[in-house]
Amino acid sequence: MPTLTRRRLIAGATALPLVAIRARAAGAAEFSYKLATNMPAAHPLNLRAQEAAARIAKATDGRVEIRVFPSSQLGSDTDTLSQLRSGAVELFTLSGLILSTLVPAASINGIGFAFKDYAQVWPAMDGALGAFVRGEIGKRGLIAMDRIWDNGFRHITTSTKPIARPEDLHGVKLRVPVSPLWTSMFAALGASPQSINFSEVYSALQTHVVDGQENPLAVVETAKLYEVQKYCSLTSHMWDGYWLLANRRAFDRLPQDAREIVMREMNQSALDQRADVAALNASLRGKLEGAGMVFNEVDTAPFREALRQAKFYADWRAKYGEAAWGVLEAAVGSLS
Ligand code: X2X
Repeated sequence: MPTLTRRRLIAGATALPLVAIRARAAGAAEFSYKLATNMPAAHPLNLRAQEAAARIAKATDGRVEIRVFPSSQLGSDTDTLSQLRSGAVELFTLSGLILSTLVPAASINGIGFAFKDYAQVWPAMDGALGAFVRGEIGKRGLIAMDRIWDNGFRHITTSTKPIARPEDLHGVKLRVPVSPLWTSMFAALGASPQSINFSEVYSALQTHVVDGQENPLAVVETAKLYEVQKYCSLTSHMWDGYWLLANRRAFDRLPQDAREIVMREMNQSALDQRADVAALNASLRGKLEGAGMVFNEVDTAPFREALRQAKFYADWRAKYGEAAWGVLEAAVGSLS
């Protein structure tokens, strides 16, 4: 009988020897860490982070538990970055461009039209450019795992009109993430950029606080932005990725072997996630058209010329400094 069984267990529990209680406690995770993301649960960022968490639990015999919190559940990107710094959140995936509010050099991969394609992105981010940025991140009490996760090449969507030439952006109220590089770039193109955290984007578009936004197709799809946007202009104006960041004190609390397991499995999942996002970004156009979005191709040369004339490249070169700019140009060719 259940009642009897329970009573007997409870009675038995009081008599458990200390060693048995200890053994039970060791079965629970010794380290339970939160991993925050701003993406909806269905985005490959969360799916692959979840897989890494499962492999980490297994490889550490349950000592390390990582719980993934999608959709900015723990707070906006700006809030979560503060929580990461204080240690209230131990792990966080954040765009380097947003991280640049703390680590200025981290936005460098987002310079307008710097990267042509993924064949340029991965060697740079897995090579000298990524190493340079991770070094800068390391100076601020955070650790960035070696492999950056993909967000993708960003395109502009609006509820009002297609964007084909820079002039089409003039006066357009465009949501941008909270980051000086984004604001500067769209101001240079003549738009009216408004800094809004991603957690507020859907409602800002729905209520027409802004006319448009810019994001890779995997975000437009998984966050259902197609419900509140009509046009998608394929500008590919920058490549954006997510650093998987750890609070250094929290990470250093892990035993050496667990640290290595976490890094290994997270880096593996980053590679898996890159393949997912590339496949999605290549295949989603048809699906989004089916949902009613209207696409247009864009000649990017006039956009680049507008940035050049607004001294965008010269200004950011001065801000990053010659050494950093040299590392970027070594990967993508001359930008001025
Ligand atoms: O905020 C955005 O637009 C997003 C989801 O792309 C980033 O995390 C930078």
